[in-house]
Amino acid sequence: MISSTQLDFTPWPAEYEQHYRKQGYWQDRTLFDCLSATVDQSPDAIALVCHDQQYTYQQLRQNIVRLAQGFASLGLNAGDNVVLQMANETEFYDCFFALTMQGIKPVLALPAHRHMELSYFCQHTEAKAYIFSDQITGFDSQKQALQLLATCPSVKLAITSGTAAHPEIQSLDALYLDGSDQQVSAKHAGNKLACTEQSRQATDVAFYQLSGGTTGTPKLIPRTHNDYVYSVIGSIEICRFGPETKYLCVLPVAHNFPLSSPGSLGVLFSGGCVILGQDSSPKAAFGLIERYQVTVSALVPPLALLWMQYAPSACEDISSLKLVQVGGAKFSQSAAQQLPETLHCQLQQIFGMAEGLVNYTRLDDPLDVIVSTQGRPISPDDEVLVVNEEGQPVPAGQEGQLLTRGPYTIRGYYRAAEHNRRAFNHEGFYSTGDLVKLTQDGNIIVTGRDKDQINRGGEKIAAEEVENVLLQHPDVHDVALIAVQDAFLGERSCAIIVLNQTRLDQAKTIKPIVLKRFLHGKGLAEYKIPDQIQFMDVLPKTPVGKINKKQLREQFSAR
Ligand code: OOB
Repeated sequence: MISSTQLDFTPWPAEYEQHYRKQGYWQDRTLFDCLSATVDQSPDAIALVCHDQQYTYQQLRQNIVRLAQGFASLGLNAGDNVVLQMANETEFYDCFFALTMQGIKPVLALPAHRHMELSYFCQHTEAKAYIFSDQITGFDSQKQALQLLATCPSVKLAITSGTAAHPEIQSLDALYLDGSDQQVSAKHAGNKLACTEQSRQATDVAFYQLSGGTTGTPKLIPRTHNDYVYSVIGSIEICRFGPETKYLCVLPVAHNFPLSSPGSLGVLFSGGCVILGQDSSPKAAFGLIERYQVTVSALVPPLALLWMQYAPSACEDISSLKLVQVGGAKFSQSAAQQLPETLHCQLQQIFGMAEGLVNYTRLDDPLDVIVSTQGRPISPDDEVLVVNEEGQPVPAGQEGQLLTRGPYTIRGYYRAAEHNRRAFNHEGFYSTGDLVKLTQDGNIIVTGRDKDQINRGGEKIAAEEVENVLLQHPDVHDVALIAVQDAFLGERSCAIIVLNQTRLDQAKTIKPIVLKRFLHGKGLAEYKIPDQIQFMDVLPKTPVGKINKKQLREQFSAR
């Protein structure tokens, strides 16, 4: 019999755990332990900058510990799940550490998520609380919170980082409870801290990342302290982050790339400074780079293109910038070639996934490797297999599907037994759905995708999820969501729709905007709303009767 904890988290087999520990990858330190080590080392250094405010490491830890007590006072306990949806603001880190240090597991929702995604996360994890930001533009988050309280029975608490405008909603500000600073230092003198009495195990799940997804429902990725800490520490070494690092974070803070590759956690674990930007446009970002002498930032390809377009005429001085990391989607070789001379800094390509595996081009790689590949894994124990359709390894230089297993790649999604049987093979390898080639020297080149997903400039859309919502419209008989090429985004989404015959007369007049509004009305995140809607009388099928998306992609990309 499978117990519910087994469904929540698939552990690594004991011999792997042993090996990862023996190799020093898993150090049995929690996320908070790692942050605390930096605080002890450089309490007065600036850890975070946001909206003209700065926080030292010491202040950050104080805030975290105070907030942890506040969460405890609300009855949030180890083992509880919560949904955390924050903008790029310091409260994200206060919450992230205050929760994970107590064994309360946040689902790291993105600012773009709306009722459809948020209510699913709450229901699927039986979340006790929804902790959210007021800083998400174009979105009444308090109204959203009331809706979640009303529709998700498990959600008992709604907590905002802004000012609560309804009696049902609490304000995070009021939860920073006083009087705990001494206890913090006491803990690090070897004593117990009141709010972490049931001291967390580093082998425990710390939080849930979200999968880009390929199925009708989003998948949650349980990340343990041990595996995540290792991915961050390994990344710090590769990217040479240290106390002098000034990292501008303009991508959503909770996404795996800016959080851990090495991201803001990499900065906080190595004594540098995180500058939080709410506006990723080049003008705003360049202003922050100049003002705070930023040395490194992480971008998705469309944003890198925007920065490159702006740079030649920019009046801001961005000469402090040493490194720009680009990842999340394929960066074209020609853009990669131009980036160093346009932004006058080094480029690093990153090919990673929230499920684990992260690849980097190395800082001292020859330029052609940096420009034409997506790098190689963090760990010597990241196992990377490139296989053909029969599951047989293919030689270097040949395209195949990427499978991976390693010290920070999950062995199973949260409560998704059936999907896990497809996504992981019997040896525990995760099937990434990416098509890649390996070069002779072990670098990975991403060549395509064998998963029903659209990568819209780094934002991932599971086709089936959007198709299912469109099918709820009475005029829609059949639908296929496909990726079409886009010069800026790389890919944009196109929904091909077959209208319902019985309602055809009426439906003939249906406009794409009506369907887009319908999707909005259902509470689907904006980036999942199709960029384009096309109509067909019938969708082409493969010999086994599945929708022939390959044919559709060719047909609509040619247009
Ligand atoms: C990152 O994570 P996710 O989970 O949002 O998306 C993972 C997927 C990969 O499986 C691949 O399909 C695609 O995004 N991807 C890339 C890429 N980086 C990610 N495809 C082509 N070239 C690249 N450089 O996107 C992520 C997580 C950690 C670090 C960086 C990115």
